Amino acid sequence: MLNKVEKYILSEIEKKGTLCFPLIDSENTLDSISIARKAENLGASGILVGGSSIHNQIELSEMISQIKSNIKIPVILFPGNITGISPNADAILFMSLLNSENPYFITGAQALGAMGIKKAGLEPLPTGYLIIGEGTTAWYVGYARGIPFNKLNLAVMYSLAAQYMGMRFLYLEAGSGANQNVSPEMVSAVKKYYEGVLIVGGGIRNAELAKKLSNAGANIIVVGTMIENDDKWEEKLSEIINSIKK
Ligand code: 1GP
Repeated sequence: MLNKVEKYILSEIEKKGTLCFPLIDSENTLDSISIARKAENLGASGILVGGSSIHNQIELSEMISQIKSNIKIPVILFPGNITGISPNADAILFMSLLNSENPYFITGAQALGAMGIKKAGLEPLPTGYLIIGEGTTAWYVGYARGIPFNKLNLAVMYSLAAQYMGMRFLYLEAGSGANQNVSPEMVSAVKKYYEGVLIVGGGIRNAELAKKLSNAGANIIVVGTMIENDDKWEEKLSEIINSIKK
C-alpha cells in the first residue's frame, strides 16, 4: 500500500506533469524558511532538505519544524548519511547509492537508520540513487564509481536493477553544483525502461535545460545551488516551474 506523500507525489505528477523540488541544504542556507515559503508560492510541489555533509541533527530538526509550520507542501529528507534523518519531516528518500564501492552507502547506513525512521513514523520512499560523473561532494563522500555521462547503457542497467529490487523512485544525480548535468539523452534512455518516478538533479540552473529534461521523461527536477547562489533565483525558479508543467 502506498502512503500519503507517495500518493501525493503521484497525483501531482498526473495533474501537473514534471514537478520541481527545491533542495535546501541545512548547513549552507541561512534563509530556509523564507526560501521554502517563496518556493511554495512559485509552484514547487515539495521541499527536499539534506545534503552530503550534514553534521548537526539538532539544527536540521529545528529548521524542518520551522519550515513545516510555514508551508503546506511536504518536506522530504534527502539524507547523505544517518545524520540526515529528522523525525520532523513528512517523508524520506530512503536511498541506496547503487553505484557506490562502499557497502555502507548501499545497505549499511540504511540498516542503521531504519529503526529510527520507523519510530519517527517517517514515510520511506524507496529510492535507487545513481551518481553520474565524478568530482562532486556526493561522489566523493559516497565512494561512488561515477557512471560516465556518455554511458547511457550503464545508467539503464542500474535503473532496471533498481526497479527489479522494488525501488519506486530513481534519482539520477550529477552532484550539487556540478558543471555538467545529466543529459536529456540519458534521461530518455532510462525512461524507456525504468517504470517508477524519475528524479533528476545536479547542475540544473535554467528553464531551458529543465524543459529538455522534462521532455526527456524526468518526473521531478531538483534545484539547489541556483537558489543558494543566484540573486535572481525567484525569477529563475518560476521560469523553471512554468517550463516543466503540463
Ligand atoms: C544535489 O541534485 C541536487 O544533490 C541539486 O543539485 O545543487 O546543482 O542544483 P544542484
